[in-house]
Amino acid sequence: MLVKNLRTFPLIMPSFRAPMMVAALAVTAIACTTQHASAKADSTTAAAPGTPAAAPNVLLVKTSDYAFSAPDSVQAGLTTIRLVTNPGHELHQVGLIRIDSSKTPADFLESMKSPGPLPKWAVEIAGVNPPAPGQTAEVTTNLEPGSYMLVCFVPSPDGVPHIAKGMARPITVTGSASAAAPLPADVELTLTDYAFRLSTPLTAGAHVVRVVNSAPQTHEVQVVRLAPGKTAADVAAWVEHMQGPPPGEPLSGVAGLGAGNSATFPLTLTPGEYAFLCFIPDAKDGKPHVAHGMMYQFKVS
Ligand SMILES: [Cu+2]
Repeated sequence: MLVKNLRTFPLIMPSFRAPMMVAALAVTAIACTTQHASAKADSTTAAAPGTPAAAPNVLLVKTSDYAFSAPDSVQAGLTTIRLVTNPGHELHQVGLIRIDSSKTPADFLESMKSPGPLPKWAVEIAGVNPPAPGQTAEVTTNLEPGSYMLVCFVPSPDGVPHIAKGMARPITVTGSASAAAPLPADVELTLTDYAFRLSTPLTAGAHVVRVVNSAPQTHEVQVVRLAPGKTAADVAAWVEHMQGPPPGEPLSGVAGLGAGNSATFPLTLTPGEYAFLCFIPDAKDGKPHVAHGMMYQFKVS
């Protein structure tokens, strides 16, 4: 059994599965359908005359409690990581960590037994943060060739992160490096130490959000649709103890985005209050970035 790693700190939310979440699922299912339809529309748009954009590779990752089902390899280049989750299961994310310096998946799993930051040779590229269980979510980013691990740091209700329950899987990115153009996006979200900055306010409807980490540290964005009357701070506080009904429902986002990396994800919003939060443990004090103020609340009308 692996020791709980600081990295795992609260990447929320086993208990987002609580009763309120179940009630929210029906609503989310509708939003999700819309989101997929719009994703198709986007790729159609991208392929319009004058825009010689190649469709991204698709890396399909299915989750269960506690394993990933995924291919053993994927082609380098612009890649859509599509996370498929199961209703009634725990929340899951998929992070892609590149293993450099001739280290192996076994070295990586061994390193996870020690608390503290990830080793320098384990590079957080990007990933998909949890949608509500049963939903599908995706993130598109450029993958360079190399050896990678798919990982889930979300903890179970017993506090043990899924990676310690076996939720890690090696994958090889094959082919040659390419500087693929990113997918077109209508909104840019910049991650800094420790804030979220939107290029333009988000509105109701379908968006493609380009997330750029301009900070020295790794960051993430977890999108949460807030329950009526609840705030981003309520979510941050709730995550510390995970008692009582969760103050919102997870709507995916970009997991562990290393310094200088970027990724896009589709986000369909209906009127309501939302929050962006980052739970990545701080490089200096190990506290989750929300404790350093890395949360952002906004209203969609
Ligand atoms: Cu952060």
